[in-house]
Amino acid sequence: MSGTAEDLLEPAGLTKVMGVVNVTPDSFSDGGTFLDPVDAVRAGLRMVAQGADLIDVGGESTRPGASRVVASEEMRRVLPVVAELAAAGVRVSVDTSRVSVAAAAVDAGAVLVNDVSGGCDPDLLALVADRGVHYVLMHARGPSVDMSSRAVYGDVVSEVTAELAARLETVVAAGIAPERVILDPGIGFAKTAAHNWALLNNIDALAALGRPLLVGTSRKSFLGTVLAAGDAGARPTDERDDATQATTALLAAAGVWAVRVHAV
Ligand code: PMM
Repeated sequence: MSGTAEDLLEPAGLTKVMGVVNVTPDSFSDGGTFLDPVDAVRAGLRMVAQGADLIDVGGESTRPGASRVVASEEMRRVLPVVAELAAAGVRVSVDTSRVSVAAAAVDAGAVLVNDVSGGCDPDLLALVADRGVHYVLMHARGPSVDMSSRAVYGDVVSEVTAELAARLETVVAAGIAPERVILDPGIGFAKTAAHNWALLNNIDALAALGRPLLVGTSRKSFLGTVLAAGDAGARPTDERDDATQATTALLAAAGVWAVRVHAV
């Protein structure tokens, strides 16, 4: 068991671990591994046994350049996994920016909506407000398919902080209780490697917004690039866990609420 929904955001305590289960053919790290719901549920339960506090289930890849899947396919992928993990007492988060998928996932037992769109859809915000679930507001600048073209900042730390603060105002105005909102800098979303490092080095600026922080560095390409110094090319995703652990440990030491990882 991984606890109740209500104690999820209790202050104090150790940084929480969010385990990632992508039920997709094409996610950059675990794509294709958990397409069978039986494998996905098994993976989620294994992560909980290893210490995960919650499991993030996603049915649509958000890697740079990824195109969208239709809602019915996204639901077909995530709902059985959400339902079975929730029935086993696991705290489940649904990684989606679609209101129909979020609604069905909450019906199936999800206690948190992880919205990687950055709060773009008023209907999704209304649903989260109405259902009283937790909400991850991640910094992004539009859809994954062309997000690298928007990785342009003068001062990435102050701009991401200001953009997240403005989005936080919007989601609260839409009726989501501020105490249910978790902020995320969106590492790799419309950001270059240099932008990611700047945000990680200045995580206090985001913490000053007064909400718990979730950060996902796990296996992302900026880690593959830094590990490759002197090598022929960037390290593949399955060789990035040491760097993930290092960044994750530093984030925990900095007091973030949770880290989002593939290897719990
Ligand atoms: N990164 C990915 C997907 N969803 N959600 C949040 N809140 N934060 C992230 O950094 C994040 C996310 C990237 O894809 P992956 O699922 O393959 O790791």
